[in-house]
Amino acid sequence: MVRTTETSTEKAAERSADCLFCKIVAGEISADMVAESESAVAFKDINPKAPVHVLVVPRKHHADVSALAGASPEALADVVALADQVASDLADGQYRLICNVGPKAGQTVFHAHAHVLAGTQLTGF
Ligand code: IU
Repeated sequence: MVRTTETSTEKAAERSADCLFCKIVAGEISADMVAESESAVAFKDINPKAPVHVLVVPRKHHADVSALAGASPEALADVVALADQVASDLADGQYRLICNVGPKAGQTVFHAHAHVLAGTQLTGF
């Protein structure tokens, strides 16, 4: 099927009230921004677990990466591309990319995001 217009799901995903990351994307709450693209932004995690710990967040609201993948694989690819760029800009291009989906996985902020961890020898899993 050829998609010529934005779906209602995508329209609904523009922004979610009271979402912390939506407010960061909109500039209503400050964050230490390190990179941005047309569809995603990257900022430092306030509780870093590695010398480089950056969150890459799609501009549009989706509750988690599973929802993002279903609604817009292109936007998910943009998140990964921006994460790769951040790891090259702030470290040596070697990194771990983590996406927590759901509370059982440790997700605490319900706006899709990827953690970029880099800048040291990462251990454990
Ligand atoms: P999680 O995958 O949902 O657990 O990751 C959420 C991350 O958001 C976590 O690492 C927090 O430290 C981070 N974070 C932040 O960077 N700024 C904030 O204001 C808040 C959480 I609240």
